[in-house]
Amino acid sequence: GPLEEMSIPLYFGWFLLSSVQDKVRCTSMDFLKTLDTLEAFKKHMTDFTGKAEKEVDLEQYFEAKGTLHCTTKFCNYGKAEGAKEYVQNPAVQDFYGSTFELSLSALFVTPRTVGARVSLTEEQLKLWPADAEKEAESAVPAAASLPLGSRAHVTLGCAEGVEPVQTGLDLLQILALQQEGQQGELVEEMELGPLTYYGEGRWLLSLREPICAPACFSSFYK
Ligand code: 2AM
Repeated sequence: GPLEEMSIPLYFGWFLLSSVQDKVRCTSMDFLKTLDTLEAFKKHMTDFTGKAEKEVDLEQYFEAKGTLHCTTKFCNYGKAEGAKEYVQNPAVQDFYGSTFELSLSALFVTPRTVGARVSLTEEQLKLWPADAEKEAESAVPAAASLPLGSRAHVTLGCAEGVEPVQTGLDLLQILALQQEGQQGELVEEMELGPLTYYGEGRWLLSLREPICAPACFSSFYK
């Protein structure tokens, strides 16, 4: 296949087509703008500022990080564990360059990151590394017991000094709480769906109508 002669990339993933990138960025900005004005958010503002009186402008708080994508495998040019095996996976070879429809099913915000949860189909899970969740175990102990694909997300922004790898860990943390039976606090029904607070600055907006995002399975080299 075409990948055989290629050197191993920084990462593989689904790259959102440019038309839907704009839509997702707008939806995310609108969400942050609205969240910022909610009394419930202001009540928990210290999660973000550390200080009682200080205000936070969420639109400024997060920095966007390049082109929107859902990482499947971080390979670090072959240095990451399992990188070579991933490249040899027949599904990776077969689907390279194909377009998929990703379903963005929720938006989440923490003091570190803002992201969109991606709900993968059976076919898309063929491109998902079997140990993606388990790899996060040192950061999120319950991660390994979550269903395959739980970590799938699109990073929409990171707070200053935070690396994008954190977004998937923040998502896993919220899903782990849900799995433990913590319902969170239903704060309100927003236009896009119910908004839930999970403590420590963790907010989840479940999208009543998931965003369908066409995306190309490909790789990235810096
Ligand atoms: P992201 O998938 O949350 O956005 C380049 O750094 C890309 O690879 C980013 O998209 C980043 O995070 C992802 N990434 C970086 N290190 C990673 C790791 N150790 N595990 C999984 N994904 C990683």
